[in-house]
Amino acid sequence: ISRADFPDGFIFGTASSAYQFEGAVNEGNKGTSIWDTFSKQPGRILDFSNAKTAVDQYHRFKSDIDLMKDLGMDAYRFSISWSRIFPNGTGEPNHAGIEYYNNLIDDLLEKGIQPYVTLYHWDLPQMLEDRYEGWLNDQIVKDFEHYAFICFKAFGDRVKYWLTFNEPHSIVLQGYDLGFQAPGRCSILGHLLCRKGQSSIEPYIVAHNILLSHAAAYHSYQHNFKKLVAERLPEIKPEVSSLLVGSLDFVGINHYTTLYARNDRTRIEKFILQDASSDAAANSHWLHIVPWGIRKLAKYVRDRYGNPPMVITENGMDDPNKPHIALNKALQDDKRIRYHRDYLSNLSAAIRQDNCDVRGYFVWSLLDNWEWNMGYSARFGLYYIDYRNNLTRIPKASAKWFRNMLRLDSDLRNQ
Ligand code: GCO
Repeated sequence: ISRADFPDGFIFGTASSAYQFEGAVNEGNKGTSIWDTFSKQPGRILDFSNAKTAVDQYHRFKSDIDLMKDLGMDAYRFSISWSRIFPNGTGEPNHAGIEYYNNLIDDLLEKGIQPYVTLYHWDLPQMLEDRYEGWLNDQIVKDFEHYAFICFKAFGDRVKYWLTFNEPHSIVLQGYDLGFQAPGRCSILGHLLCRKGQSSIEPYIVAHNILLSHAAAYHSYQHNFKKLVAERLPEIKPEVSSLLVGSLDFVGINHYTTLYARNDRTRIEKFILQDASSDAAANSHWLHIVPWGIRKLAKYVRDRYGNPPMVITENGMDDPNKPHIALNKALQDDKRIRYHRDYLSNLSAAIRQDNCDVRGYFVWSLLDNWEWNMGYSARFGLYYIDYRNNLTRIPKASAKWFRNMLRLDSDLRNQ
């Protein structure tokens, strides 16, 4: 597989999120986020770690961008930390926060890499949670709107691709329904996250190729959930929902695996709940490497939503971070090469043979990073992070594979 298997202008990139990469949680006047609070609570994080340093991209973004350029990447998807822009969630913008993202964006553009910016990747300012229970309160719509406006004003002259919420489904299910991710509540919500579809929103389409029964159960689970939401929360007013329809410029899709379930509802809901609640199972996504799933998913979106422009905003797999695994073994990540090779082959078929309008593909992720409630126990990177030696970035075999895949053609073309 190579660039030649994709249309001219197809975008290859890597994806990240502020909280999992930046570290520097107390620098640049950044305010506390719900993940700062949550990761301090005993038992919440599998390896008892936190993201105070994460992989220190706050201080190393220039050299990380050099790595992206060296691989031949076209774009970088990152998120803005709301509590860097507004330490208390609202009020006056924090210039140190704006300056950090200006420097990041300017360096990306200087090196010919397009920024794709997610406004919200789970790290809500703690003050909004404390003041009015965050996403459970209508007030958040106004505060998010103001936050988005300030971001568009500060960065919109250079950032042309915006994503609103990363995986609203995850925020609702894992943060507020099951409560095993920040803020660790067990209530329900969902409609507040759906009102602000500025440019794209990444639905949580992990398991698309599922049997009808699974679909039924899944949707019935969703339906029940929606029924519950509808009963307990005000309906989305027609004038609001009309704002949503057709308001997206592209659909961001985070896709990792495909589930296959027997005709068995309890098992299905158990998987969904188990998958969402246990650390071991959280890794189960990547035990099922099902490359044809991405092709079938692209056709599903094509047929169900009128073939909108799609961007695969996350796709990748993790290796366990175990102390007994020798460095040279960890770097020889042949399984990850096969994963991306086969998913990309299927994605190319979806475009070339099925006419799906897929415009880009982002690897999760450039670097090993902090995997939420799994801490540093999962390694997703094309680059290995040596947590015991100054967070040194070491290219895995998959990084070299991508470099050949991405640059060989362009180098050849330039000759
Ligand atoms: C998600 C998030 C990422 C994860 C990645 C690996 O999709 O859950 O966007 O923050 O780290 O998916 O699990």
